[in-house]
Amino acid sequence: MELAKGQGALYRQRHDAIWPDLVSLLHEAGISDYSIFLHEPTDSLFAVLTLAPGHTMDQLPLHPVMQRWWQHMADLMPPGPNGPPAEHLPCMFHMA
Ligand code: RM4
Repeated sequence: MELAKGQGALYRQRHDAIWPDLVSLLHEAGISDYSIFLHEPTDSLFAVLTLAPGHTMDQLPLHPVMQRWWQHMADLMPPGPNGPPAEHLPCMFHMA
């Protein structure tokens, strides 16, 4: 995902105050161990998370709480048609 230039401090502040109903929604969708890292030179955000078998992550963009959160974040991450534009990065190495 892409962050508005130099907005790391505010991005962190918003996530430090993440809404409990959004956390519940993400857990209910089968998401856990969710971390987001910032590469400061490029303002790129990298998310790493665990998905449970049968997860429903693909349906999150339709949920009103998710949509409200993306609206809340829109000044830092301009939304596309399905939330903040996020690219899928191919995995280059994994060790269990
Ligand atoms: C991110 C982005 C993601 C959301 C997390 C909680 O900034 O909005 O879509 O899953 O916050």
